[in-house]
Amino acid sequence: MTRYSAFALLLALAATTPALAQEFKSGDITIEKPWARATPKGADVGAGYFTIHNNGAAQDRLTGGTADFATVEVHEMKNEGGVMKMRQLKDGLNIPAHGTIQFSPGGYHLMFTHLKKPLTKGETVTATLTFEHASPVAVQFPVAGVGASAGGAMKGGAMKGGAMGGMKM
Ligand SMILES: [Cu+2]
Repeated sequence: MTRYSAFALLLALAATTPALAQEFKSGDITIEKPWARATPKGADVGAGYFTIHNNGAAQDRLTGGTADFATVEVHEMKNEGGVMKMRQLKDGLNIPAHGTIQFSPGGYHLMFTHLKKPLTKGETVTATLTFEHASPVAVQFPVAGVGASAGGAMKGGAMKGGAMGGMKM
């Protein structure tokens, strides 16, 4: 590569790469717009959200993840008889062929348990997602404010005082 073309490539990268990557790929799996919610002082759990696409013709399964700042679990939040309940999906979550699944407040989420430190607004934490088929992929989660609900997925504040003891997940 000539010096000129290397320079041109750098320019092109600088023009197209946002300050923070918004999309992470592993094989047929794409993870978009990850974010985590800041945690109040003393909390030992937090949550991460994203949109996950399976661009392939075969089903895959999000089996969990790893991180150096917490234990990573796949969770589901569900309305059961008017009460929002959360449970761990111990077998992971199937991502259908050509399917898209939204992880958002009040629904599926990545649960960060045994937090070693609070998640602070403005920082970025990295968790590696693991799959049945796709290779593990390190995903960067920018941390948004405690009250954030990016995408507005919370409907009518149904979780207030619910099974989470007042914590918004
Ligand atoms: Cu949870």
